[in-house]
Amino acid sequence: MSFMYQTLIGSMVYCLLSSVALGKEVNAFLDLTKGQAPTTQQMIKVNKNDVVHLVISSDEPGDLHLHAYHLSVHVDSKIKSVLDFKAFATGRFPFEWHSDVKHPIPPKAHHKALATIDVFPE
Ligand SMILES: [Cu+2]
Repeated sequence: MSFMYQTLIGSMVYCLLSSVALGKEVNAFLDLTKGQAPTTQQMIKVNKNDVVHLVISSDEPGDLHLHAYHLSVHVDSKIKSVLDFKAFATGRFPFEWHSDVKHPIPPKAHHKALATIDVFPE
């Protein structure tokens, strides 16, 4: 997906959502290595009604979940995926990673929080 196309989609989503309630657009990134995000990316902070533009990359294929918002996005290795959503509910919510790759580690670790998003009241 080209940058222009992503920007266009992002703008369209933003216009659509901002007509309902005003919030700023927040860019966030998750660059995953074996389902882990760098420390600097593990805490995303936004305000209620912000529109989050999350760009995800990963060295292995899998699915990123934000269960609290009923969101899921598939990520292919070496291709960036984008998740655009409006932060409509306040609280601290975990992002979870479900790897397509079977690692020789306990099953529990296949479904774990790699980052959290804090949505503060406006
Ligand atoms: Cu999940």
